[in-house]
Amino acid sequence: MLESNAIDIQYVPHNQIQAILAQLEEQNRVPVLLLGHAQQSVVSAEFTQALIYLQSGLDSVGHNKGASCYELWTAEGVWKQGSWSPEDDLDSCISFCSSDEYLIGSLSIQLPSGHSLQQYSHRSYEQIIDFIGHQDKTHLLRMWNYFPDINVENNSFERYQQFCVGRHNAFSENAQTIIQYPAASAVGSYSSSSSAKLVIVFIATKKAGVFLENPNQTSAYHYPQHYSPKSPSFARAAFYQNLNSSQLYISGTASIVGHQSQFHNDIVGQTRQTIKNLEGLIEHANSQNEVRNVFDLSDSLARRPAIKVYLRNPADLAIVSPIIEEFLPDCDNICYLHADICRQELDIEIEMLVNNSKDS
Ligand code: 3EB
Repeated sequence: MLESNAIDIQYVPHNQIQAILAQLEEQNRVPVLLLGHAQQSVVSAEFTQALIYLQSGLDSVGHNKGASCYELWTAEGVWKQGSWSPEDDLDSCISFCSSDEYLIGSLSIQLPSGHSLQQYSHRSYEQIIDFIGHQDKTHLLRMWNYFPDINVENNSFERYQQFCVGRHNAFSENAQTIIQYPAASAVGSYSSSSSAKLVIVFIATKKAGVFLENPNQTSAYHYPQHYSPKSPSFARAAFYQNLNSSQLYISGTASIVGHQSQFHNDIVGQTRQTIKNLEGLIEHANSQNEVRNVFDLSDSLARRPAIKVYLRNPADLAIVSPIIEEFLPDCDNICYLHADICRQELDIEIEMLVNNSKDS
C-alpha cells in the first residue's frame, strides 16, 4: 500500500496496554503516539514502544469504570521519527513522527513559577508553525492543548484568555503558513506547580483538511470580545480523506449555543446539549459537498468512534456515563478525564473522532 492509512485512536485501560502493544506488529500497525492519562505519573516501559510518548497531565476518572488510561494512536505504513528544537532554546523540543501523509508532533514545556502563559503559548505556537513550515506536511489538522489553572486570573486576565491571545498572535503573524485554523481542544490540567506543563499535541497533513463549523454555534473565532481579547483560533471540526479512508475530527464541544453557555449548574442539561451539538455538527458535515454522505450518522456512530469526555467534577461520571451510553450504545472506546473547562460555568466538554461509514 502506497498511502498510509488513517490514524486510529483508542483508549486503553492501564492493565491492557501491554497486551495491545504486543499485538500491533502482527496487525502491521505502528504505535505512533502514546499519551498517558494517569492517576500517578507512571512512566513505564511500554511508553518507549511508541514513536512519541508523553503524559497529558490529566487524570483519568475511570476507563470503562476502571483505572487510569492510555491514549494509543496507531497507523499503518512506514513512519520515521525525530525531534526538533529551535537553535536558541534546546529545552523546547518537538517530538515528532511522520508518514507520507501525516506529521504528528508533541511539545511538553515546563512552566516556571511566575510565567506568562501568553508568552509560552505564543512561543510554543511559533515553534510549531516554524517546524511545520520546514516540513512537507504544513496543514495543521487537529490540536490538543493541556495546561494547569486554566480558569485562574492574573491581573484580571484569565489564563485561558492569555493562552488564546498567544495562539492568536502566533497564527496571525504567520498567516502565510496558517491558512485555516485547525480543530482543537483546550482544557485545564491539575499538575502541581513543580510539574506545571503546557502540553500540545498536533496532527498536520500533506493536503489541507476540510474545516467545518456548527450552524448552531457561533464560530469560536467570531466570539464576542468579552470571552477573550483575541478570539479562540480553532474550527469546530476537521475532515480528512486519504486514499482508503476518511475521518472527522470533532473539536472539544461544550454546552454552548450561539456563543452563550447553557445549563449552568446542570450537568444533565450540559451533557445533553453537548451531545446535540455533536449530532448537529455531524449532520452538518454530511450536508457539505466535500463530505456529503461519507458519515451516515447512525452508521458512523456504530463504527467505534473514539470519544473523550472532560469532566470538571469527577463525581459527575455516574451521571454522565449513562447519558453517553444512550448516545453511543455499545461504544467501548470512551475515555473520561478530570479537566477544567475553559469557561468557569461549564462542567463538561466532549471531543470525538468519527470514522467513515463506507468501506473502500
Ligand atoms: C468552546 O466551544 C469550548 O480554545 O482551542 C473547545 C475546543 C473550547 C477548543 C480552544 C476551546 C478550544 O468555546 C471551549
